[in-house]
Amino acid sequence: MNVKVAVASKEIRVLRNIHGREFLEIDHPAVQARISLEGAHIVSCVPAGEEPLLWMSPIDPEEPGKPLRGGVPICWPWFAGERPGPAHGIARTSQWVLTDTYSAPHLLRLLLELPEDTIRKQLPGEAWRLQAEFELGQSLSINLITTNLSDKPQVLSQALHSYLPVHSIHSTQLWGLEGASYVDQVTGVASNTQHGAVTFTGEVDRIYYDHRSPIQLEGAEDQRVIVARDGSQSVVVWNPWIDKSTRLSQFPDDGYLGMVCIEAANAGPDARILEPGETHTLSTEIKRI
Ligand code: TA6
Repeated sequence: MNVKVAVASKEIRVLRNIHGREFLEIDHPAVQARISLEGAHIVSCVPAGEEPLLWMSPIDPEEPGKPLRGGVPICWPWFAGERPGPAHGIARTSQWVLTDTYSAPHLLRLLLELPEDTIRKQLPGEAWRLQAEFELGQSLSINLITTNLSDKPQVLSQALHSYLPVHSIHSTQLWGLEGASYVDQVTGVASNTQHGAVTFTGEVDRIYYDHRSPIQLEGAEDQRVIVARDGSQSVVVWNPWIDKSTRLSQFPDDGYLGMVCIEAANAGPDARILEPGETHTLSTEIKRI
């Protein structure tokens, strides 16, 4: 059992699914949520009386060892293919441990840690501490805390790869990126400028950089969600559209219609170099307004 603290509280239970994957099942007066201990991967967060804050693929069997399609995958210590190895790094398919919890009437905090020897075994010659702090309530906040434990500088690129539900991608607009520069991963053009709101009429896969401010998602039926960030000067916006949706495993062919990723990141030009002993925290907050 990957749990260091007593979770006798009725608010947090550790359950295994039929495939043997362990989840923290959270049933708190302010929020219901579900976090896979593999990857410290939150797959569901539903504030009391509200719609879900996250999108999760309805056809993902959630088997151990396979990246989950949805929720907030933790991409660490590299984003996408920025280093050789599994896409988005090693954290999301590694077993984390719950090390602390804190409950208050309006929120629940959980601290998870990726054991240092688990990291060392997969990243020979590197030494890191990695913690993920979740604050669940009317909004979802995640702090990804990385410390360089080695005696040499270490490169870090990362993202909190948040999948957000939308009523319809066709009527979804993202505001707050006007005038921002971005790398277009679809066309391969490295330098572009955003004009007006981000809208979706095909696959969008962009790393916006030199950008810090919050992003507002506006969708059908008066949907409004704010994604704020800290410790991040880049944000990834992704919708796979039709062709990629049909190619992605555990992803419905029409899944692109109901989701968009807005990912707080240190990716592309915003990758970081942590000096020995240095700690960097990447944060995101997702809330409906
Ligand atoms: O963040 C965008 C992206 O890098 C896309 O290029 C696509 O590969 C996506 O991530 C895949 O994310 P997933 O969580 O499904 O591995």
